[in-house]
Amino acid sequence: MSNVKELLKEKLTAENYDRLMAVDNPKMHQFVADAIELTGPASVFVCTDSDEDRNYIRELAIKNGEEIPLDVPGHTCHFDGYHDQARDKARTKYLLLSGSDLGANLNSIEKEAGTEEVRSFLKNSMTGREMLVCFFCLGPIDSDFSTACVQITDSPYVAHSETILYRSGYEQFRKIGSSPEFFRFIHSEGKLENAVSKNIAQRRVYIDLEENLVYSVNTQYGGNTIGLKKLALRLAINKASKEGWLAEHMFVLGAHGPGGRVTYFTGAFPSACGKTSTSMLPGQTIVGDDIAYLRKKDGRMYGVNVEKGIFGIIREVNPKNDPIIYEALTSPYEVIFSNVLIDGDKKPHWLGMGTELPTEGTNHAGKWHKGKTDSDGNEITASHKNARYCLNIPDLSNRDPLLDDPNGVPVGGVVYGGRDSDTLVPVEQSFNWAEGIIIKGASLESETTAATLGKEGVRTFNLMSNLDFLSIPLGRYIQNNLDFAKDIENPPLVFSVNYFLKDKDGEYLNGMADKLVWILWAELRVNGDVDGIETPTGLIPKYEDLQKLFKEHLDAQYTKTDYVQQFTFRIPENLAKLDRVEKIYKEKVSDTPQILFDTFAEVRKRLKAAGDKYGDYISPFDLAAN
Ligand code: SPV
Ligand code: MN
Repeated sequence: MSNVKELLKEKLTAENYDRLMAVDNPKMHQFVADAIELTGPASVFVCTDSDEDRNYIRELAIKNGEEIPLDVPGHTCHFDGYHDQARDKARTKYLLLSGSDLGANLNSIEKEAGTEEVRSFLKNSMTGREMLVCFFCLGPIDSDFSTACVQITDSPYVAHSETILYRSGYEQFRKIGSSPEFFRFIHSEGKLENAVSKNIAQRRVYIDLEENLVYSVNTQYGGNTIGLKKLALRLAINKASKEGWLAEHMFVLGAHGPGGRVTYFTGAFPSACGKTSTSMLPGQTIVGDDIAYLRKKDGRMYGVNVEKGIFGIIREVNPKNDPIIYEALTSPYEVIFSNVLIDGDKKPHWLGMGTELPTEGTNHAGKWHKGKTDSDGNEITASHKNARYCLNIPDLSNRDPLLDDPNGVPVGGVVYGGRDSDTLVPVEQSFNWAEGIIIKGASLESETTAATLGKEGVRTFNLMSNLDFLSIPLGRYIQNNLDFAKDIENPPLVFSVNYFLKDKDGEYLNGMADKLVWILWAELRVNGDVDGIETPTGLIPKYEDLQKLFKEHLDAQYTKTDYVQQFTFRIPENLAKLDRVEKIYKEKVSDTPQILFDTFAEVRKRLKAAGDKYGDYISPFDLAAN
């Protein structure tokens, strides 16, 4: 170990060396020393929890051109490269020892070859730059949920984003002493051209599950680089599987019921399918919008947001759809905008912001004017569809008071949602936990969006909205979810929601605001305040209950025609969905639990029986009359 200390002493200033040594963790010291040897930075900055250090990083991002100050104090804009605008699923891989197997659905590479490849891209990648060593804590501080993390990066933009999104963890790291149990991330943006990563063909995100270590190189887009976000989620799913808890792609929301009652929901939706806007529903309180850890205590399920900020999609954020976020984005809080359009007055603009867009400015493609096309002849939109904002949840007026509670919040309901134009009704409760996990979570399908590279609008299987981040075989993951409720006395109720149902002419059957009613109905169900109507797959709301909720919360007349259109149960589509999903489990998932197939068979029987009795399309009034 002495050579590690010698190397650190040689490469770090006395102040930075002392900061590192104050965290008495040899494994962390080794990690930093190895990173220095590998990437060859000009200097090293060790960030503590102080405001001064956070400001230093923020200023550095502006100084190196990765962020541009905007007109409002505290606001900056960052651009990712034109071809670096979303998560790169194809080049994100698990480093696997030969002989081990995660199943056909997870992307992996042989560990030795993959490590060598990614380290070759990291070799001397920080030449002439400052290495930032940052400490964070996933989950509230001093909690069973707390996970210490160290992030090494040469991108002050990445480090700055993390200071907004995560609780600082220098002191937490000191508390874990010499424990080897922490997550490690090393990122380099590689060679830059106009402040964006140049060698995109050599973009790599490689994940070492045995070492709780992730490498990321030649990319800047947050989903590929912000270690604590989707890279940590992959490590956490693996760790949770070994330790008996769950790491999920879920919001955590406080739903406010009658008489001041608050019922907490977690909700899993694929990216860009309404997860953030559900966590921000008017009149409710937000704990988190993206990643939840779930644990059990005294026979109850508790959840935390492992983050404290939002890296949200900015498209369609406007005063009507998202008044609270819009307010935060136009107030002098700390906000990083990414891949929006900047005008000559340094004001940000984005698609769907509710005002007319300028016809020229600067965006992710450089100087932009309306009608500009890229080298493939495609028109470049004013802002990218996956353009984002990064802000602090404590800056939001609807933050939940339990955001930082070390116990987490008790979970009353779990919601699964996807972008589904033709199958599922807007909201339905499962009959029980196991059926919810199997028929709602493990059968989730959604049409693809701009949040990942590739074609949009393709119906894709995405169990629990977590498929992109799974680091264990799918069957084991489903079994873990099933088992999780075993020693819980009253497991949370499980719901599906669908905000994207269309009629035969392709028109949406619901308005954006309606999701509030579905969640508040779920809140009433969790508390036993209303009854439901039985369908072959669960329980749907009664007309009168929805009518009341629409009136009370949206001041809207909810008509019987709306109800019938939205809640008509579609037998052929539901059967087709079961067939599609079952085929995947039969052909592609070798460890599918038998109970999944048994449940599919049972539900298929119910669907057929209902179809025989009522026909293919069943009005909810007919089901209610039963
Ligand atoms: C998502 O795509 O699910 C996000 C943003 O939350 S990313 O950081 O890209 O994962
Ligand atoms: Mn997400």
